[in-house]
Amino acid sequence: MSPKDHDGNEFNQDTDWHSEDQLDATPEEEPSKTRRRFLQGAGLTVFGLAVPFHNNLPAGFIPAAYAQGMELDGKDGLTLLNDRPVNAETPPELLDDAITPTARHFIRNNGLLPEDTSAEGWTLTVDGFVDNPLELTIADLQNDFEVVTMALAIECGGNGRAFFDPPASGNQWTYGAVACSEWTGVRLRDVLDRAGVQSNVVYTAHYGADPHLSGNPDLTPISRGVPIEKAMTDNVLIAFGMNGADLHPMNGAPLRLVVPGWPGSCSHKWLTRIQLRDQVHDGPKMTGSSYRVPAYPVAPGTEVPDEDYVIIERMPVKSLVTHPANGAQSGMETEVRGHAWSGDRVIDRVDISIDFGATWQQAELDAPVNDGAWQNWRTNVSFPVGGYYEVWARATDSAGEMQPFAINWNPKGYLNNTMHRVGLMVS
Ligand SMILES: Nc1nc2c(c(=O)[nH]1)N[C@H]1C(S)=C(S)[C@@H](COP(=O)(O)O)O[C@H]1N2
Ligand SMILES: [Mo]
Repeated sequence: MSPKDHDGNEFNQDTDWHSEDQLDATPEEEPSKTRRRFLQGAGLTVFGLAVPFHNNLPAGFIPAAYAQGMELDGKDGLTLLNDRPVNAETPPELLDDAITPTARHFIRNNGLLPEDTSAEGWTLTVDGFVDNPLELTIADLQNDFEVVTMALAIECGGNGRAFFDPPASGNQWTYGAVACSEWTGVRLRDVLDRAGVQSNVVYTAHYGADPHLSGNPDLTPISRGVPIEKAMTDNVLIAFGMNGADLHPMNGAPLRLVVPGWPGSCSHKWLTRIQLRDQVHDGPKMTGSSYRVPAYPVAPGTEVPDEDYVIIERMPVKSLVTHPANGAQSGMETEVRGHAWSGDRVIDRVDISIDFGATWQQAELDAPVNDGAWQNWRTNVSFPVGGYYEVWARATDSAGEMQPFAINWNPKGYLNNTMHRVGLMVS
């Protein structure tokens, strides 16, 4: 009998697994294909044992016993969701620092790691509709432009996808595809000014050195861009430093874009080229349902015609509880703390509830250390009697936008900004 996939369709392990189609299907693209890629027919084994329920493994999930044994150099405590491409998120309680250490910065790759990620000989090309096309080494960037250091939050557009119902295909991120490290680099705007932006430019296009998953040099794993107005804002950096050191290879060494407040996919890693365009970019992961959502609210499960999708721009208001950890034991009083952020806006307040949203107490909230950083907050809570509690956090931004209780469902599982709930056993 042939093995069957989730939907009961027969498939051939050898051909279906290795076909170009399969390799082309990245976790944010094709649900049934990535799932199949993972199933490997009926043959999935862990440490030599068959896995009877492997058909229930969500798309892209690695059996935990494998993932546990997999070390990511220079990373600490990340949960591996997928190993080809590498995708790993950070448990919320490991995101407790005001500035995320490099070892705790999540990883989201669409392709493979470039073979050489050293700064030696790396160049960045700036071309398209510019007066003077540029080719800059990292030393040129450091010498010819003002070098700045800023704390900037990056969140994957699919963070929180794991909670979609009906489920959405792609990496099943829970909470931890977000981070706020300190990035050192030059302003994209200064480099574009040097190149001379022509008046017909409307959009950027970003290219990097990471090979496509198939290994085919003619294919590009991802090439996204942003409207030129966004590219010209002061907190969009071309970064060569991360937390006072070189970039981690998995976070784009030696050079990357950091576009805070917009989907992480705008922050191109292993950056080699920025092209200025007179039309919206149409590179891989710019079109279809990639990083796009319906232009209007849809009922869960709705199929949406392609022409009704719009490109995601700013990320919505959101917060994270980083202490205590979900499932922790607590005394009758505890400090609750975490971060909050909202794309292109500041957070006005964070409120905490310990009674499932019936009443709220306002947390102490820090101003952002700079435009594009997340904001840290904390408050002491006292519990009236011992028992099970949930701490809920709800951020409100400068435009009055507030985190919702329920997911604003969309087909690809983007922009989940529902409140973070942390369960506590109090005694
Ligand atoms: N070249 C390149 N840049 C990339 C990606 C990629 O696959 N290749 N992934 C993007 C996505 S989807 C996200 S969310 C961020 C993640 O950045 P990080 O891996 O440093 O956390 O990188 C973006 N930049
Ligand atoms: Mo992403």
